[in-house]
Amino acid sequence: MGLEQQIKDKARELGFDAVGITDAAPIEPAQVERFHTWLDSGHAGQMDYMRRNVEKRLSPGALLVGAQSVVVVALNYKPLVGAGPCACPGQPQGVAPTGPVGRVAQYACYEDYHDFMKPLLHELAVFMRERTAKAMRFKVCVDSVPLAERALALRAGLGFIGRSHTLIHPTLGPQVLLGEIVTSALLRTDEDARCCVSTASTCAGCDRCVRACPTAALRADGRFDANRCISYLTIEHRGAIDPELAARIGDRLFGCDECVLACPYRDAAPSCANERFRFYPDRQRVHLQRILEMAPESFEAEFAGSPIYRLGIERLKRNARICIQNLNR
Ligand code: B12
Ligand code: SF4
Ligand code: SF4
Repeated sequence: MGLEQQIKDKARELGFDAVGITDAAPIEPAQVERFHTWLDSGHAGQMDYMRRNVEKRLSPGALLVGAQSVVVVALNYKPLVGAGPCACPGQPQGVAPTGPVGRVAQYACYEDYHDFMKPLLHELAVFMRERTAKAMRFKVCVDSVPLAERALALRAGLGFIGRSHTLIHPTLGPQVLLGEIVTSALLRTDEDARCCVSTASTCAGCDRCVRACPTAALRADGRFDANRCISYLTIEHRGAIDPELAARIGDRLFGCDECVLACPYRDAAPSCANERFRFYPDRQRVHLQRILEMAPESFEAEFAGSPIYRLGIERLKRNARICIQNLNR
């Protein structure tokens, strides 16, 4: 069996749902242009980290000296239908919360995917090193490393990029989380898979995500304005939120799923079958008054190890106040 197949089998054994391989060349010029247009239009909002390390982000070779290949993995996070009762933290399971509740984006109802995926990718990289050369260099990336993950996943044949701007795997749909190993090992790439995916799956005839977006962050002209995106506003934005946009946040306490939930590729996708990737049903709906009254120690006890923890208690309270205001309208 070839090395590439061994890597793919190992990735699946570790619990990843899809894996593809691409080279470490810079991302395609059309996408570099897309990225710069996005930054220059001010569509990155306060995400200053997107303006730093741009060369690395657009070129794996700049991220790791001597990089030759990138192994890209996808982890399915579509929750099982009816994945547990909607309760709220601190209440016994199955007891419906009283008072207003806020919704949490589905990826954030799992344990923090960064912490989950990184050790597995590290294990995969060690497996690769044992089968290539002791001197094999690598860098494990999940979200926070400056690397254009969707553009690389596209090139590795994992799917296509939809109007929602998400990478959509033809069978797993848009609810996949991405991770990479940038490596000095020279591997055979999945160019062929890429061609199959991009011709077989498209958004043709559909604009459900654009219509579902509550704030028109997904613009009719195909561009994406993060300043208007509820995911950005509730997770990344610091300080007060423009009242016009705050009103559209509705009861979304953390993140937003409307564009991915609307996607027909999601309807057809299987649910996450990885039992080691822990899902917390209680976090789907959170009791808002309780958040407002929460002491820092309780916040830590309840949300450590969750993506929500990265937000901090003050911004979570800001979001809870907005949700309550909207629910009282
Ligand atoms: C900044 C960021 C955000 C920002 C900005 C989102 C954005 N669309 O740019 C905010 C906070 C809003 C956000 C929200 C979400 N995010 Co986010 N985010 C990122 C991050 C860190 C960088 C993304 C980026 O480079 N943006 C800049 C713009 C210009 O890039 P882009 O839209 O991805 O477009 C690139 C390519 O896709 C390509 N491209 C764009 N359009 C087209 C069209 C065609 C036809 C082609 C060929 C190519 C192409 O060109 C661009 C240049 O690389 C990545 C992790 C990473 N390191 O890459 C995660 C990431 C993109 N996020 C992720 C997730 C899960 C989400 C949310 C679903 C979370 C949620 N439920 O709240 C939402 C989805 C919102 C949305 N519709 O995009 C996943 C996406 C997985 C996937 N299947 O696509 C990533 C990859 C994290 C991960 N490791 O899994 N996110
Ligand atoms: S995450 Fe929500 S607000 Fe952001 S683009 Fe998708 S639907 Fe629009
Ligand atoms: S909802 Fe429709 S237009 Fe949007 S990404 Fe999915 S298939 Fe494409």
